[in-house]
Amino acid sequence: MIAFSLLAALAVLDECMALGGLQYIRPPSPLPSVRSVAYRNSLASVVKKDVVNVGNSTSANTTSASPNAAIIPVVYSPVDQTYYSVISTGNASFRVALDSASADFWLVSSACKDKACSVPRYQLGYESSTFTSVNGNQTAFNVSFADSTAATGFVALESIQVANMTVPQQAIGLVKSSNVTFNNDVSGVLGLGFPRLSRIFSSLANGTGTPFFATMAQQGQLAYPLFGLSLTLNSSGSLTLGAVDGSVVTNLSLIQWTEVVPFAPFLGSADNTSSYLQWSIPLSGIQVNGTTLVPQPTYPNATSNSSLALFDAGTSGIFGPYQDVSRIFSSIAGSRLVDSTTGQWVVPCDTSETISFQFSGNTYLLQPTDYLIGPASSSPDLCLSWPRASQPSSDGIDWQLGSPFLRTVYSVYSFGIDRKEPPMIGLYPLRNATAPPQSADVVNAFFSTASAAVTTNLPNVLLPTPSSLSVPPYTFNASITAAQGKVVSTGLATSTYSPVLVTSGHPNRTAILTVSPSPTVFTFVVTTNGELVTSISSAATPSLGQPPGWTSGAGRPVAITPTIVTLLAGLLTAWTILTRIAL
Ligand SMILES: *[C@@H]1O[C@H](CO)[C@@H](O)[C@H](O)[C@H]1NC(C)=O
Ligand SMILES: *[C@@H]1O[C@H](CO)[C@@H](O)[C@H](O)[C@H]1NC(C)=O
Ligand SMILES: *[C@@H]1O[C@H](CO)[C@@H](O)[C@H](O)[C@H]1NC(C)=O
Ligand SMILES: *[C@@H]1O[C@H](CO)[C@@H](O)[C@H](O)[C@H]1NC(C)=O
Ligand SMILES: *[C@@H]1O[C@H](CO)[C@@H](O)[C@H](O)[C@H]1NC(C)=O
Ligand SMILES: *[C@@H]1O[C@H](CO)[C@@H](O)[C@H](O)[C@H]1NC(C)=O
Ligand SMILES: *[C@@H]1O[C@H](CO)[C@@H](O)[C@H](O)[C@H]1NC(C)=O
Ligand SMILES: *[C@@H]1O[C@H](CO)[C@@H](O)[C@H](O)[C@H]1NC(C)=O
Ligand SMILES: *[C@@H]1O[C@H](CO)[C@@H](O)[C@H](O)[C@H]1NC(C)=O
Ligand SMILES: *[C@@H]1O[C@H](CO)[C@@H](O)[C@H](O)[C@H]1NC(C)=O
Ligand SMILES: *[C@@H]1O[C@H](CO)[C@@H](O)[C@H](O)[C@H]1NC(C)=O
Ligand SMILES: CC(=O)N[C@H]1CO[C@H](CO)[C@@H](O)[C@@H]1O
Repeated sequence: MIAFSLLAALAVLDECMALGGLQYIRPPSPLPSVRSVAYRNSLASVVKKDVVNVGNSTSANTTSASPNAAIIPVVYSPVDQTYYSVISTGNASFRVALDSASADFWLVSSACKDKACSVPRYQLGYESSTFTSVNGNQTAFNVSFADSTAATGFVALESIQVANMTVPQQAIGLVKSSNVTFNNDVSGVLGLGFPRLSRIFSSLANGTGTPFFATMAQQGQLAYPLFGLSLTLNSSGSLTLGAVDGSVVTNLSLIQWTEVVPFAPFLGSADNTSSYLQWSIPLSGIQVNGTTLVPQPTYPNATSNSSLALFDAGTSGIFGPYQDVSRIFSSIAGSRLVDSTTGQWVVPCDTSETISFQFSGNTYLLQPTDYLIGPASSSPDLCLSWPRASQPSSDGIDWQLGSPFLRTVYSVYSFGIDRKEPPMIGLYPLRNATAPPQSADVVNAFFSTASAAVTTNLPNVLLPTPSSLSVPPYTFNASITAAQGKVVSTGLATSTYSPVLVTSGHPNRTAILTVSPSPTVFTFVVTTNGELVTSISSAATPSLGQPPGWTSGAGRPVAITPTIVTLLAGLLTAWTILTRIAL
């Protein structure tokens, strides 16, 4: 969501805040707006806790409690603050960044010889028996980011496997040229958005390009057409398909559901019906230490006077419009704007205030350690803080809630059932909405590591909040209303599903299946204070990017032996060394 210029300007705030953020730029057609569908922030120095996951932590094993549900670990990558999981395609495993605000699955392929492609790659020469060409490999796949990096390649069909669930003949993007930087052996992106958001779907007119999750929902492969996300600051998170993670959600009836908003057709499109585009719901209120602020939408006429919030697992921050963000910080004593282009505020690190977001009347609370980024190196008593203010976005989405928010809830994304049930986002709070703010001691302890400090020089002068921002024309045909509560499109899950979430009729919201992660997943977690946390697993380590038996032209080996891990256990620099070995 963050405009291109914003990223560039943040680099000006301090060049030490290494910005390798990935932000998709919408393709010119049929998505004409400049709104990004995802944005990845890579403030290397903003890492709150230097948690490093090595060894078997990313193994694809995981239980598959029933054939129609799956659960896999989701691992936090502190280097770029993204989340990834291991999935398989064409007999090889890959780490892919998870993104709920894009809708394509893409991987770097062995045809890419660029420096940025020195990650485990999809081996074209292996001639996987499940690979199918599309249009003689001539259908282009392009993706670009706000930091000016881009990747190009072609569309193909391949079998995708997540735990024990397989989607044969899934359309994927195979990249042949790229300068997009990935860390931690991540090879691509798994987009979990709606088909309308997918580039591949729009470039293959006959529906062959339906995205991965939509394919499973439309084919009735899942116990219920939803996925759930648990995001943590280590490797204990999970992605569930068809069910929710019962180790996090202990009471299904406490999941609070809100209907996803449909979007009108794009301006200039011949279409005259709204359809689902983004995992976005109305933000009903914001609270600062319990005092409510009513959000002010940028396009009130077009959005029925509601502010829309995008749930974006691919973003490592929280972003909102100036008119809301400035009011939040004016309620926090001692806060000040330190960069008016990037919309960055600082607050005293010993602040004793909470920030809450409200959806459908339910309150989701963030404690200071949830919303503070870290102390500024030049003024360690001041902490950079989320949310950051952003320029108006022409798709009318004012708020973008990334991982700092998503870590405070368990989030569920129900895809909707054709003609029966609209898509919904379910939120299961992991924070006590009425708890008092954390004490300064708790906040201090959280940020006590040296690496928590954000290397930056704050300006000595008070900056005014920009008074007028130019508002770009609205992207959608505002004269086509998209009433909530109506299932406005087909292309959702097959109507053979019986809805359990709609409030009319006889819903049973506790009928959703739960699955739990294997208790045996093997993880090494090395923290900056040298603490070593392990658990034991029988899981095999995936050979990332390399199919079994394939040697010729293969990517570099990436397995890390337990011996090396043991030798390095406790070393603060373990990750650096391991990375060097891997290279
Ligand atoms: C997948 O199924 C196979 C055979 O049914 C079984 O051997 C394997 O352990 C299962 N794997 C997972 C991750 O559940
Ligand atoms: C996976 O590898 C096995 C042998 O290791 C082979 O028999 C099988 O055909 C391969 N599958 C695919 C999809 O390439
Ligand atoms: C769908 O269209 C693509 C090209 O756009 C073509 O290669 C493919 O064969 C078509 N599939 C079907 C099932 O018609
Ligand atoms: C498409 O790419 C695959 C994988 O590299 C290759 O095996 C196949 O021959 C290509 N097809 C065409 C028509 O070039
Ligand atoms: C993809 O990028 C290539 C090279 O930059 C360009 O020639 C092509 O037109 C683009 N295709 C699409 C569908 O945007
Ligand atoms: C990446 O490649 C694109 C297209 O090839 C180019 O326009 C851009 O300047 C490059 N960006 C960087 C950071 O090298
Ligand atoms: C929004 O609606 C109000 C009242 O209906 C109207 O006065 C105003 O001109 C509209 N604004 C836009 C930008 O359409
Ligand atoms: C939430 O916090 C309030 C205020 O501290 C406390 O009274 C209540 O017991 C807490 N609820 C839970 C479920 O912990
Ligand atoms: C925020 O509210 C708590 C009570 O929940 C209170 O103790 C604290 O002083 C308040 N903070 C400020 C800055 O008013
Ligand atoms: C709802 O579904 C759950 C699980 O299937 C079942 O235990 C419960 O009895 C159902 N409740 C109602 C009211 O039907
Ligand atoms: C993963 O764990 C299993 C069981 O503990 C072990 O046999 C295997 O060698 C480990 N692999 C790596 C790469 O650590
Ligand atoms: C591949 C693998 O090791 N799968 C295991 C994952 O965990 C489940 C439950 O513990 C085992 O049954 C699988 O064999």
